[in-house]
Amino acid sequence: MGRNKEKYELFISCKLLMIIAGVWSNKIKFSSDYKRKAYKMYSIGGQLYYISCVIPFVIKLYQTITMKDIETLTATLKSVTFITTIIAKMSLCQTEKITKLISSAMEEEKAILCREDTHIKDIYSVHAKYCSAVVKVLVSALYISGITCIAEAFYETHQYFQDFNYLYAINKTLAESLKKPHPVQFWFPFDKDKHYVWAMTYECVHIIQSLIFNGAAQALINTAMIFLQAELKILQHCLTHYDKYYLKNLNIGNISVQTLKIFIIKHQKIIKWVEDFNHSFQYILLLEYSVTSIMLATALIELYQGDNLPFNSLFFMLCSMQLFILAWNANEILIESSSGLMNSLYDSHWYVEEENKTKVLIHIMMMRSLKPLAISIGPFGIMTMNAALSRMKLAYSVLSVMSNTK
Ligand SMILES: *[C@@H]1O[C@H](CO)[C@@H](O)[C@H](O)[C@H]1NC(C)=O
Ligand SMILES: *[C@@H]1O[C@H](CO)[C@@H](O)[C@H](O)[C@H]1NC(C)=O
Ligand SMILES: *[C@@H]1O[C@H](CO)[C@@H](O)[C@H](O)[C@H]1NC(C)=O
Ligand SMILES: CC(=O)N[C@H]1CO[C@H](CO)[C@@H](O)[C@@H]1O
Repeated sequence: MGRNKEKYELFISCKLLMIIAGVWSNKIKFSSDYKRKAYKMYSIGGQLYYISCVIPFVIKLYQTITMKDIETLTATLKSVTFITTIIAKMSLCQTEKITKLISSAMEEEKAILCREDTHIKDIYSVHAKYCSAVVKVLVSALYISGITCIAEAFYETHQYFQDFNYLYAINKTLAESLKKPHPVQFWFPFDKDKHYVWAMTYECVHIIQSLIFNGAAQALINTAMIFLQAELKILQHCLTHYDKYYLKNLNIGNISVQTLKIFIIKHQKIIKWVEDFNHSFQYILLLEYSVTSIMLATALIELYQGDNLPFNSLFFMLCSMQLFILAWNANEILIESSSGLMNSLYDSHWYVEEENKTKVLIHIMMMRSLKPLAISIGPFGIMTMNAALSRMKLAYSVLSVMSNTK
């Protein structure tokens, strides 16, 4: 039974990824106090280590600007924006609001899994499976592109040493003037070509940490949205069959009115959740959305120029996939909360209802669902599939402008 129940849990993969990243601030069961402290140390240490990389980046940025090294500048700027989003996401995952949102969602999940109702459980399990697939696809794409980046760096290093050995025999000064490849443009307090192994280790650890943090944040955003979808779907099912959900042992008032009141409270709770989500994730979504547009455009331009083909094509696919999955899930909430809810209300047996009060309640709920629950992306309006498509068009326009001016 225990194993069977796990299949239905929506938050399980998100929780695992967040615990690995050390950004899980809800309760975790530890067998001892010692382990709890160890985890806390791991969490704080990992994050501080990651955040400390901002300093070498800023120095590097300053250096490239003063040296007017345009080629390194774009690469550095790209990394700086990327790191800024990751740090912002990382800190946001641990704010009190999000922590509360997650814990109330997980309580709700427990309540759903304890219910006898197989219909509701089925709806929830379908969403749980969908969520697990989404997280798996996103995270594996992320890890594959990160690993490609590292593998490419090692391949370039291998090439460098081959070239170096070949040239060294012919012309010593020419061989020493060769630049050593670095996957990430960092500033180091030491000569990074002299202590090459140290520099490479730091750079690779940095890439792996970025992957872990980014994966956890992506999983959290998408899981939260799929949870809201599942809740909306369950509410729709309950509303369509509200006459089957009449509360037993009810002596006070009219039974249909009382039942509908409970569903209205449920609806308000979901609205509150979406509002909280909207409020807390708005800026992350804005950042994600604008950074993804820049990344899409730069990756497309680099692809066009034929740079770093394997990494850039994977990166381009990853960025567009992230954007579309995000937009799709936000779009689903928008549709399910408006026309979906409206249809489910209309499909119920409202027309056989004797009581006027029941009809009034259904009418009021229909009125509320005229206003969809839209997730905002700051000044860019709301997150829909059209918003994602417009980013792709923008990336393509940038590419065509760039290729024409050459
Ligand atoms: C090595 O290459 C440098 C730069 O191309 C050149 O100035 C130098 O004369 C070369 N030395 C030898 C020994 O060929
Ligand atoms: C989300 O936030 C935006 C801006 O703050 C607001 O206009 C919109 O109504 C919010 N959406 C929901 C569902 O609360
Ligand atoms: C319901 O409303 C209609 C029209 O306003 C009215 O004629 C009817 O008597 C009401 N029924 C009850 C049970 O109040
Ligand atoms: C079944 C039931 O309780 N019906 C009551 C619903 O409310 C109206 C008026 O408020 C009563 O007249 C019904 O008896």
